[in-house]
Amino acid sequence: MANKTFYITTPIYYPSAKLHIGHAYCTTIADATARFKRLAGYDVFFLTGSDEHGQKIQQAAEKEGVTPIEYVDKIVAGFQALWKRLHISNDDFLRTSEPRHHRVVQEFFRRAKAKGDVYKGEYTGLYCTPCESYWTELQLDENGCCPDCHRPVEQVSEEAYFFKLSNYADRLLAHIEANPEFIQPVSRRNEMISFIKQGLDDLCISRTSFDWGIPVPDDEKHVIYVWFDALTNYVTAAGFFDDPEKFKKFWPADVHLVGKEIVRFHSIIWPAILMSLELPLPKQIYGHGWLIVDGDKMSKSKGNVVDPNLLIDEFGADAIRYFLLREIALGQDGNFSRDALIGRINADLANDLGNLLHRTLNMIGKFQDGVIEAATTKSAVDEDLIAHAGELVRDYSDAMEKMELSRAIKLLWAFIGRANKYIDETAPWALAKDAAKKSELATVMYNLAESLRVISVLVSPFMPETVPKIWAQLGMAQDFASVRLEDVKTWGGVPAGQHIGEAEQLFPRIEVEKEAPAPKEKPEKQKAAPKQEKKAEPAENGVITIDEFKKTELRVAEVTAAERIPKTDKLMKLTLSLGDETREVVSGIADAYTAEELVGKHVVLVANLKPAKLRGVISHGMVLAASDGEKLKLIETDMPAGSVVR
Ligand code: ME8
Repeated sequence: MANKTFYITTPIYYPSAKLHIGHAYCTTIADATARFKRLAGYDVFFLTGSDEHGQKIQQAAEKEGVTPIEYVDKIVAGFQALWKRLHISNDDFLRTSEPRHHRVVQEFFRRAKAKGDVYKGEYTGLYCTPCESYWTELQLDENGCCPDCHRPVEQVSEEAYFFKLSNYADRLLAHIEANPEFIQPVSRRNEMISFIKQGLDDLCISRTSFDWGIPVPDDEKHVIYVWFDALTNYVTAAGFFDDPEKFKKFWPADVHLVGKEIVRFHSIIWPAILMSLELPLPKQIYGHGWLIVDGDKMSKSKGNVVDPNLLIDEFGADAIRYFLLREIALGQDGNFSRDALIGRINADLANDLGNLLHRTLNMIGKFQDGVIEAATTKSAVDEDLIAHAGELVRDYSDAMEKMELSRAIKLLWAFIGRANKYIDETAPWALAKDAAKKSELATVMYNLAESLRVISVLVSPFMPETVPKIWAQLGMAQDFASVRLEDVKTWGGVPAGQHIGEAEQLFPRIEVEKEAPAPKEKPEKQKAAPKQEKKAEPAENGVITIDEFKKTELRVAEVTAAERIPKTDKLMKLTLSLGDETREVVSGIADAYTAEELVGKHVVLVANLKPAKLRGVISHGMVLAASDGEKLKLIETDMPAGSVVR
């Protein structure tokens, strides 16, 4: 039976600088999507690679006193090692310096020329060497420099080949307008439409001022422009020359996933070249946003480049993958910060997922000698859990098909929250004390193990290193590589009578070194004014703007558990549910409330407060309370957990 196919690509990266977490972001999105498609039964071809030609590389190699190929070999080996560490499951890695690629680029050039779309002319322009881009006078920045890197441009005049891009403006526009999915997200699509409507100039596609590139056929003093060369990689790897069967199977590509600044090359130049060659166009160009570091764009000059290898050393590949995919909605810019990463690891991985696994295995070990017994009863709570799992598989698949990875993860974590709540609702420790409740206990344990099976399968596109560990702890005999999405469409895949494996902590909590400010128990007694954040706007008589206020994320949270922190007067550890996630927060309210009084309350949480350690417990936010100097009362609401407070 012929499978459905799926061909996804990342950009091919320049080996001019070290890869940073922004590159890892793009590749991880593509990887998670490819893994999901394999899980869903598609025959997947996932491509990444390196874009090795051009003047910049030639100059960098000269500076080091090595040949360009020696220069790139070393850097590209580093790319490949990083992708391996990050569990990137690419099916091919294309290097533009490979002979298989040269043949295709030259053939593309020949065919476009034979079609009458390539002509020789004289190019005079303002060229930015580091960016390998020509600019017009109007495009330069206020200092007359490159609008991208702000370095000086030089006037270049040379004989060159041109591609008749202008010939294709109307057809391109018609294609984009007739195919709403072709450029995503919609904001990029609109940008491209207005760009084309301003008119397209022909594109200079050769250079003579350096030779590290693919020679123009029959005119070898020219090398082919890097973008003409680079874009063609997508068909080389699909087997354009070497494997016509494969090419038929995978071309046109389903998605070219690219950063937003290179959508223009992919949705205008690339389709025009393909039209010239009468080849089908890719089905979609998806422009993702940028990863910003602590509020600032990452760049070498700012010294804020985050090295993914160091992060993997410290936190492990899966935690990084999870953070990147969960934190940023595809298409938008997103912030990377160490604090936010640690917050996610502690709250989502150690707490929500780690605890569910740990509690479940612990109870199966303790109450059932490590055997997952068959479920023979069914209460309303059991039914609710099972129904939630069914909805999850459906909604998650829908989100993943649309590449809404962050939404899929949120759905999955809502189910993890549901399963944790199921433990509290069914109270297995009480069932275990009552011999007459043996069957109910077995059902609860079975349902928890089965929930973890479903979670493992659905989490596997995001955290491929962790999943086999959960699988082994559940004692599953099935080879995880053979698992498919179909396997979680019905409840009951854990074989009854199965022995669990050895329990192992998946994500140890990360201790945050910075001590937190003391909880605000009695604000009127605070003597010293709080220190001002360095960057904060000076407050006028304590007045803040609405924008400053809006930085505070206030959410309704339900207290699901509370316990006093030993050897403290007032501190209470609260477990809070925000609907789709669980948090632990430390609050100085123990002399105003007992633990029993707190459970079930809907309180207001400052949700985007930096995590802080209080008496050894990491607090992920702060709950709001009112005080008249004597009494202290939590701010309560009857709105559902997760609601936004504005
Ligand atoms: O553009 N956040 O290569 P490249 C997210 N060789 N993505 C980022 C990022 C960040 N902070 N910084 C960079 C090229 N990227 C060409 C591609 S394809 C035929 C040729 C992304 O190494 C960027 O948006 O400069 C782009 O998609 C990718 O990294 C490659 O960048």
